Amino acid sequence: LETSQSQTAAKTLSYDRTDWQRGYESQPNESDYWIDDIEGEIPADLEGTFFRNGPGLLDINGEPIHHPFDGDGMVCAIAISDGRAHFRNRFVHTEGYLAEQKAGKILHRGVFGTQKPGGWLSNIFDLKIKNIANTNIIYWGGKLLALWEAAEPYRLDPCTLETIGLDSLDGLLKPGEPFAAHPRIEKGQNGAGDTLVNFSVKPGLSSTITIYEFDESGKLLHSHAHTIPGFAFLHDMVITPNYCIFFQNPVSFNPLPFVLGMRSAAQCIQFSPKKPTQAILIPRNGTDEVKVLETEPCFVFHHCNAWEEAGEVFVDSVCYESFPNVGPDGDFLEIDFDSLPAGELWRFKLNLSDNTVEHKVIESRCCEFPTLHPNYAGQPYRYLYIGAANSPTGNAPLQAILKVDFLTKEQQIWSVAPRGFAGEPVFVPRAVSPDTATAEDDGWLLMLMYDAAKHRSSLVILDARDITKGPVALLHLKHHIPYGLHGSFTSS
Ligand code: 3ON
Ligand code: FE
Repeated sequence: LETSQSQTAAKTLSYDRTDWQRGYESQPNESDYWIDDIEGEIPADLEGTFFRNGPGLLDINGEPIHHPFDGDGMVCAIAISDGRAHFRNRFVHTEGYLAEQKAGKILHRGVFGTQKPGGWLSNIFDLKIKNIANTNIIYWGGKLLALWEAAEPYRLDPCTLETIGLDSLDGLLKPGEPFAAHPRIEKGQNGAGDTLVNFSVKPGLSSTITIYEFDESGKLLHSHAHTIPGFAFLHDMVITPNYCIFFQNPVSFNPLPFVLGMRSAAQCIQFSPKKPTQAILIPRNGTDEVKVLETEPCFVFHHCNAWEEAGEVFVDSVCYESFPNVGPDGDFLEIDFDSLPAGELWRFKLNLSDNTVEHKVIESRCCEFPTLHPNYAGQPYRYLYIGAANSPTGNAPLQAILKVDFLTKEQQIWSVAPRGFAGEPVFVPRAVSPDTATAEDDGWLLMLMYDAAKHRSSLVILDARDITKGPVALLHLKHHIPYGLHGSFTSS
């Protein structure tokens, strides 16, 4: 009886755990070559460089780190021109990376659970954090910047990916000051240049959010700081023409186990399911009053987009039921996907006249890493692209790309299951002359995927108009790249 019960209970998974785990092997090698193993054809009018950041090392000289978010930043650059593609990857030579590689052992505590060897006694009172520059990579104002939200960016050479050093953004950031890993770009209207909007958070008993806006040359247009009550963990933000919008997750922070060397900082974050989630709207003019609206408790890392419509603000986000942390003792490679909440796509409607919030679940399939056509950031939009699980229910690794059409409610899905694993898709609009009208989905989706069958990664190029056709080109690398975080595309 027991066997038959467990057999009925056993779900058929779309992936094999050992396959998934191998995508988290370190990639210590740095390479530099023309990609010659290509299926299909690189679109002739796709020109530019796809940059992507993420943890390159999941161990330091054989000693595993506790969580991938603690892994040293490694940047990949795939430069595409005239139908050819060149691959390069380099580690960000942060102070911590260089010191640990030289010592051959873990010298720093990580935010997500990595501890120095020797138990709590070796970690007690060590409150230094290692800037690992692993979360995002942007090319802005002539600088290539590797971002990590708890410290200053590292600047890299965009051609060689060599590390130039910590970058204070022309003296804007004092040593050690944070700069978030989730800037948003507002497209300039009527020939005006684009604006980059980013933020920084200094958490504490009360937390300070600073907003920064930069013009295309990287010059600071303005900045303004706001103090909000309580500890804030704000990974991402969305913008509209008038607001920067944050979701203050209902969490509390008890730093004692961190100070005593027993847990890392993120392991001291406690989800409080009885507290509401707060939507914080900071006016971009820096002078109008900050608005705070309350909604259902949930946890958000990433927002998709936001826009304003007649006194209401809409926000699309990837929502978790609670904070999906791994416990202090667990090995992330052995995580029980079923016991962790899955990210779902939610749409929030914030009513600014009566301060109420309504929300609905747009898509309950497990998903992460949303993207859209860059011209629609902060504006009403029709199409969203997002990494997704192969199965419509349950928490699972990303193995597919989902395209959602908000107008027709149609969905397209392209899956690489059972042996492939997906990363963040990046939308690249088809380059056209400025006066040519194009559809919102006229462009490509670029994504690094891991293929466990060959233990290698490939750059996938999908035609965003119809992703079900499968890739227009698959550029196979000679090796694997560990699952990563965020990237960007620059045509300059
Ligand atoms: O004590 C505070 C708490 C805290 C957590 C202060 C603090 C600023 C030091 C801090 C630090 C936060 C940091 C450094 C956050 C870094 C986050 C990071 C590197 C990545 C987050 C990724 C999020 C998601 C949702 C990734 C999804 C990945 C997959 C679906 C797998 O492929
Ligand atoms: Fe992120």
